[in-house]
Amino acid sequence: MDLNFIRKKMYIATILIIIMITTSCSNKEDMNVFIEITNGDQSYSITRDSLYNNVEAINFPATVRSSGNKPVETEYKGIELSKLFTSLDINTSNKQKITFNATDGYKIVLDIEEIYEPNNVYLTFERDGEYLKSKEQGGNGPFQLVIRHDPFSQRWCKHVNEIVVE
Ligand SMILES: Nc1nc2c(c(=O)[nH]1)N[C@H]1C(S)=C(S)[C@@H](COP(=O)(O)O)O[C@H]1N2
Ligand SMILES: [Mo]
Repeated sequence: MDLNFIRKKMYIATILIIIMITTSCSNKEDMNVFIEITNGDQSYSITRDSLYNNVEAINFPATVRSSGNKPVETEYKGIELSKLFTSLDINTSNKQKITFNATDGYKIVLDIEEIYEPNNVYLTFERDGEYLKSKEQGGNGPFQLVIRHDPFSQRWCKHVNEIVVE
């Protein structure tokens, strides 16, 4: 076998290995995107795909107020939190509050009753037909809490990665 042929083969093998490594890394990253829900001594890991594919997810209009910008009319897609809890068999009786923690250290606390107000508290993952981007990618996601009855958006927790019921 001449040297050139071996070189070519090694070159192709190297490219293939790089492709395999990069695709497996990006798959891993996708699989690592999830929300941890804790309710007393029970905990649940909700994957990104299970939210994206959730049959309870709906579209709804929302006015986004971001600092330094005029209000913008948008459409969000997400799951009403009470419906997500029902589908997971999460029972919140005797619980008082629910805390949403974000990857940037931000957190908001709601009275547990608020999540049972119809059409109010949603865990969203899409805005105007596009999946919400992470903070690193310059977005409000990958998951954002949207409280439809709140005219101001202080409690619209961006980058939610942990929900604690207590
Ligand atoms: N994770 C996270 N969510 C957050 C915030 C934040 O700093 N971190 N800021 C809140 C505030 S004060 C507002 S007004 C809205 C919009 O924030 P923005 O102006 O940075 O878009 O997001 C809310 N949610
Ligand atoms: Mo704000």
